[in-house]
Amino acid sequence: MAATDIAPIAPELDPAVERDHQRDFAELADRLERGGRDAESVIAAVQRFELALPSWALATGGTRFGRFPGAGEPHTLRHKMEDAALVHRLTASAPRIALHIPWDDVQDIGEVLSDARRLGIGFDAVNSNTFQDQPEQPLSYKLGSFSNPSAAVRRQAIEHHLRVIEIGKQVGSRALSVWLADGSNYPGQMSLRGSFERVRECLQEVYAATPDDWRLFTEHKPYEPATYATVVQDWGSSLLLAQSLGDRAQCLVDLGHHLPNTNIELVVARLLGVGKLGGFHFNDSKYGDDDLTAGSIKPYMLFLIFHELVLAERERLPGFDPAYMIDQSHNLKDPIESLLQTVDQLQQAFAKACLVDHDELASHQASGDVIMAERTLKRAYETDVRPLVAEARRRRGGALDPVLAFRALGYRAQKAIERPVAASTARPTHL
Ligand code: RM4
Ligand code: MN
Ligand code: MN
Repeated sequence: MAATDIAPIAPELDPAVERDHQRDFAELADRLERGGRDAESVIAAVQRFELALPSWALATGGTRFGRFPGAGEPHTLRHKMEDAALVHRLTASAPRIALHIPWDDVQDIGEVLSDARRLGIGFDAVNSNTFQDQPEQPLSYKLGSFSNPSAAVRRQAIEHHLRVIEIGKQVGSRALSVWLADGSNYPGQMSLRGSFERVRECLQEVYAATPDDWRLFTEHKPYEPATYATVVQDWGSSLLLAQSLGDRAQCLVDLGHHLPNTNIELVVARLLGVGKLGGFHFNDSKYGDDDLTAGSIKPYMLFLIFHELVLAERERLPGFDPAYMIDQSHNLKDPIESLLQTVDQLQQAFAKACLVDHDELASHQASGDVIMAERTLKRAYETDVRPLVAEARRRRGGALDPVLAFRALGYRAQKAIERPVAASTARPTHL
């Protein structure tokens, strides 16, 4: 991991903090050993777990009612890359940033690449945007992009995707994520079958333009902004698209893109079963596409999702190579702090899933012992793994407590001086 130009992580050097941590970790390792679990193998797994940071989540988000930016937030892609590099430095597990085009200004690719090298970060999936009209864009997406009845609008949307792919190639991306806002707000507004067919045809052309070693992710979302009928509204529609496009097309599961009470781990299991689970946009939600910090509302569900992923890895399921990405809107929290908290939450959920005794679970399932099967999962879930994930980070040069370490750096105050207020490129409304 390349160093950034910031000071060392001061509180981590406090011998008392370090001593307390070592005691907590030793106790946990001992307890796990007594239960037949090995702390070291879980640490190794957590250290292999990598996430991509969304460039659009590094600045303050907003709702359609308002936006309340904070001092020192990023205004340019360079700023966002600096912030992303710091999140990586403190967590030791977020080495890539995902670009959103055209929100991210990548006019000068050479400059973007040299910033990335200097900061020690790479690029993840590129994300297209046909859900807004851009200034100087000839045709409007008001009535859809790929689903639009007008061939000229569809062509414009395809051309946009081709440009996004070109940018992705130049920065070394290996995937294109396509989320479409296409749909209708009123019955009768568009043909339900025709709109889906048009999306499929456009995606075919886009898929054909992606390099052979890329994946294309289709991302569904049940409603908003199309409140009556979204074209790619559920995982079934997303799966139909991915299956008709080809092997390199897979489905993306954004945790906020499900109707209330959907069993998302079951969706994940279904997609895994057919080799079509492409990856995640991690976040959490109470009601809809709330874009809250992962693990803040339904941490048990997050654990159960990771349990499916750990099982898939153990069983070496064909096509299993999930891309772990975050997609959140930080309306109230400092975006960097929220991302640090998110990475920690995901590391914890993953570590807990690694602690499940799979042989024991399988035997309780086989004998139909419902309560013991559930207890096997709960035992892992209820383990306090915080010292373990802290140790995994520490050994890779990250922070024991990333949020406290970030606060101690005084980074935001320093950036408030370096980055005087300007027009921000943050996600403008709640999408
Ligand atoms: C959408 C979806 C996409 C994201 C946009 C900004 O709701 O989650 O993944 O790119 O928001
Ligand atoms: Mn998303
Ligand atoms: Mn979303």
